[in-house]
Amino acid sequence: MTDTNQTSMYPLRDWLFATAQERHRPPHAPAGGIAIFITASTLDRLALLETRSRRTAFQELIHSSAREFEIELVSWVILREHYHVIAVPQGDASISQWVQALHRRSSTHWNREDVTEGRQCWYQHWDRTLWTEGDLLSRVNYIHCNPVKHGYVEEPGAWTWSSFRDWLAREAESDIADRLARFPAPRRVPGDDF
Ligand code: NI
Repeated sequence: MTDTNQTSMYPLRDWLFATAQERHRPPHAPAGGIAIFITASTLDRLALLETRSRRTAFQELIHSSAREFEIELVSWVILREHYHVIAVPQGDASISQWVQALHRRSSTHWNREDVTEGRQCWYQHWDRTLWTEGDLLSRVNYIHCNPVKHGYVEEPGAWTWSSFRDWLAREAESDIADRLARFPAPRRVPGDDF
């Protein structure tokens, strides 16, 4: 990452996975690399993401829409009636523009599938800016442990719809596992006390 002119789609993630020496340089992101933690849930907590196929399609939609809006995805998890992401705007679009598009498109798909035209699918979303590396890593832990917290699985790796496996695959590159261990997940997060 030192001598390339190519702009990475994941400047903050690259910085997190870099060596300690490389990390002394701040991430060079157009928007300053400000990470935002987002929680959104469906209206009345309806399990609109109950099926595997719908979670998989929604995971693909999160990624394709994020690319389109130049939003870096640092970490994500999709549950049965809500999701959490850590995202960084890297272009002109704001997080709320992206979330609105994501919610509009997923609602359209689901209402077509369920023959419920005009139904409101999403309730609202909560966001919080993560200013420090400790904030960021504790929320990454929170996201990866969320399927365990919600009682779906025993181990984070047993849940397919999160960034856990992506992170695990890159752990050998740096001391990221040690740094994650230093910042345990917060016990409670607003909007996630299901
Ligand atoms: Ni949750």
